[in-house]
Amino acid sequence: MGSADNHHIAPGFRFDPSAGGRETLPGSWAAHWKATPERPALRFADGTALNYGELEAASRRAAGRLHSAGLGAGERVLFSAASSAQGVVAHVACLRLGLVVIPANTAYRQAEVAHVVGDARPSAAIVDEPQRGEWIRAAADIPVLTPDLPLDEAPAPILDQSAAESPALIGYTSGTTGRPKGAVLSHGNLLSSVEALRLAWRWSPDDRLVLALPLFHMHGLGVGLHGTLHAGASAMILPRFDPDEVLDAAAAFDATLFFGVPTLYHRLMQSDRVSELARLRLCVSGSAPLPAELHARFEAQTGQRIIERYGMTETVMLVSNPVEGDRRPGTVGLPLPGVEMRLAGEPPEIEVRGPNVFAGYLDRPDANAEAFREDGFFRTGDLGHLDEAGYLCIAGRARELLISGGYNVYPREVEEALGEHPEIVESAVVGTPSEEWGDAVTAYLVPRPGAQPTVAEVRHFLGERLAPYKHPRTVYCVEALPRNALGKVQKHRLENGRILDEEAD
Ligand code: MCA
Ligand code: AMP
Repeated sequence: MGSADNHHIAPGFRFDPSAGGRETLPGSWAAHWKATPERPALRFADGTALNYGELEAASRRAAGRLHSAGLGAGERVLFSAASSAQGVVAHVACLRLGLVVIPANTAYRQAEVAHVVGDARPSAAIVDEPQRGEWIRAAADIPVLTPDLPLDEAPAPILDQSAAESPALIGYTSGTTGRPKGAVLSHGNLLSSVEALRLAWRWSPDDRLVLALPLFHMHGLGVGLHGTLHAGASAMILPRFDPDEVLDAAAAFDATLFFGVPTLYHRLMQSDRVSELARLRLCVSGSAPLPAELHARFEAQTGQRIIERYGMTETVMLVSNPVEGDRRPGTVGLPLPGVEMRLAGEPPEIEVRGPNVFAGYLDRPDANAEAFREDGFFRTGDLGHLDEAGYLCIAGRARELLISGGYNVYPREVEEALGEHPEIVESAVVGTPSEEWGDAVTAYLVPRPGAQPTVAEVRHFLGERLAPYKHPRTVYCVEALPRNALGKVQKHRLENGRILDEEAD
């Protein structure tokens, strides 16, 4: 499995991670701003529309304001807000100034926010909700701004000066310890990945994307927003996912592209309007496994053969089914241009290397030593094998990770929070297969004698500690957790509220 950058690329095209010497995302965007200022860039649910020239001007003004607040290249800005025109302009301004953006889920609770602030030490934060602002101020004495950046107007310094190696984004993602680590992505990493997608998905300036994914994770931000602006294309950005709103936007905007996690496709399939998606050029799914059966039902209703692809916060996008050629349900496809992939060890773990792969976690030499092989390959923690056509199938995970609705949930983090509950002695958190969520978070609890915590009580207790999507949807009380001779909890024996016999292994 070499760097194989041929199967995705149309004849006459060539992959260059610097995208023709543009080196950084703002470098690439600036070329479009200059060449086609009149072309539509972004539209928002509130009716705001920005063409490329307007995005350049608005982000320049926003960069001037950030600069007037004393923020300069290399400093970090935490960003946690629902999708809006002002938020996108602020994000673009940050990258143009050389600020390093730290996206944070708006569902995070105080302790989760405080961890990111303490770990990444941002110089400022941009949030759209006063309570989150208070949590940030409680964790660090930094300016907390709203996305409209209410700061003094000032001329922007020279923009778009970052180098390919300069950090652009720090994406927080948990390890097995449940303590999220900051994956530092450079401008070069972000650019090379969207350049690979531009070529592989034939993303052209004529494409119009409906983007209903949050912009505080890599799928919506690093693929949807950055990819649109890099291709010189346009996007309709919605602040939330609602099937009717997506279908209305697709019609009004004459959309050609839709990106979703499997939960979105599952929900679209519940709509009797789903066949309207037949008009699109490409529907792409990722962030969690897309069941082959959902793939087939979606095709039957819409005629669309969803392109499933695979990526990670640490690497942006890695592998995709091809636009031209066989799209194989149940597989994530073939390595994207520039990505070297190999399967190593037993069971085989997916390892990757390439211009899109991050250089390491922030201030975590131990985690980095574990995550990278000596020859630079990054261990994804995902297990895989190739099918008979050489397409990658994700077979499971080497690390304990559940994916609910496209969001990662680390059982250990939930178990640690449950451990603080006065009536719970210990717990084991597992995923129950769910058509809607993929993994539905499920907790087996060993209560104190006489106690019988309900799911409502448990969720209420977790309410101040963990983002709601990490909360168990079901809890079961058991007398003891099943353990092996070494005392390790045997989670595979926990099923349907029961403890399976050991022979069932
Ligand atoms: C919301 N809820 C969830 C989830 N989302 N529960 C479990 N899992 C979830 N993902 C809960 C809320 O806490 C709430 O619970 C109830 O559902 C309704 O909340 P609401 O906000 O209305 O939910 P929603 O708007 O319907 O959200 C569902 C969603 C959302 C649209 C599927 O989760 C979503 O946007 N997911 C996409 C995530 C994503 O972008 N992942 C990419 C990561 P209660 O009623 O109890 O209060 S990047 C990545 O993975 C890599 C790079 C890659 O390969 O892409
Ligand atoms: P995140 O840390 O949020 O970036 O999530 C990355 C993880 O999502 C990967 O390591 C995979 O486990 C999972 N993932 C992403 N895309 C897919 C996919 N198409 N199929 C299965 N798992 C996926």
